[in-house]
Amino acid sequence: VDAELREARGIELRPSSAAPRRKKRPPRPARGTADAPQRAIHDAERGTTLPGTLVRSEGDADTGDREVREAYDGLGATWDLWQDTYGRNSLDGRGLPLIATVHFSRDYDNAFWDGTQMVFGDGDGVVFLPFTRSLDVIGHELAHGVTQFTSGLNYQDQSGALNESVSDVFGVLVKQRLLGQSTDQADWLIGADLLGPDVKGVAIRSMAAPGTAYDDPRLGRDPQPGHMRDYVDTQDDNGGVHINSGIPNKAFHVVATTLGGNAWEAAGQVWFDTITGDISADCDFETFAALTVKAATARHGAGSEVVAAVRAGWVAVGLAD
Ligand code: ASN
Ligand code: ZN
Repeated sequence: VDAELREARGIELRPSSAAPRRKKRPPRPARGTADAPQRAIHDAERGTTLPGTLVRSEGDADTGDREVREAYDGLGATWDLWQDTYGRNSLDGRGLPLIATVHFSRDYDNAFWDGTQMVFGDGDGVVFLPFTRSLDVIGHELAHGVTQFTSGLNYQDQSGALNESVSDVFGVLVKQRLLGQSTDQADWLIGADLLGPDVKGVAIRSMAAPGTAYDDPRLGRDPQPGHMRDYVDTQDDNGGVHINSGIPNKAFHVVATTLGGNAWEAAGQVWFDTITGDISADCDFETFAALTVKAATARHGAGSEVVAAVRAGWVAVGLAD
């Protein structure tokens, strides 16, 4: 009887527990300012749900967890490079909060940017150690975010290899800048700190000498070319985005070492101007090379040392003569 009455009056009959529930959105961290980032580190506790449990927010003290600390500090050093060197406030230029998850899954041998946040595996403990170990890897993943908000380079074939290379370039620059290393002091290695102790190799990639980073029974041989004559035509890895990135990586290394000094200054600025300038998502190697010459010319003039160094970089890898 009561139910009939309620229905007649148009009153909701479903008990409140069955009422459609609004999905609760996690509180969005505040935007960072030009003075400071807004970091949020989460712990997936070896599961795969993202972002996991929030364990350290901006300004919070160390939690005692090594990977949480490495992620927090690495995000900070990366934010510093973009802000202090290039005047870019976070990945989107508008103070986007930097969100990361550590301890993702079990024996997870990778780190990635998922379009919204960074994710770091702990590695299997034999071939790979936790991916937060290498600052350049943290810088690499965050640079994918910058690329997403700027050039939007398609993650396939040459534009994909450029996307990868841009991440390696700014990844090593984060490390070099934090350590205060000039071009001749730097190791130009990506992931040197996350290979297991008995792996036959020095890193996962070498920008100075692509193809020489490792030669190990479990990992195989580093497949990266450092010159267009060795370009790898493959369907794997989105057309070899992590392979052919060796070519533009080597070009950047030659540009930076030709100039000497600090790579994040003149050389890094040319690359920054290129990716934040007029560039299309399907940019190929040759077009990218021409855009870096244009960027160097705009900042330093056609007859400058910087333009000559940029040209020399592309000549060295067979993309200019
Ligand atoms: N670590 C890799 C990267 O950032 C992840 C991937 O490509 N799936 O390039
Ligand atoms: Zn990448």
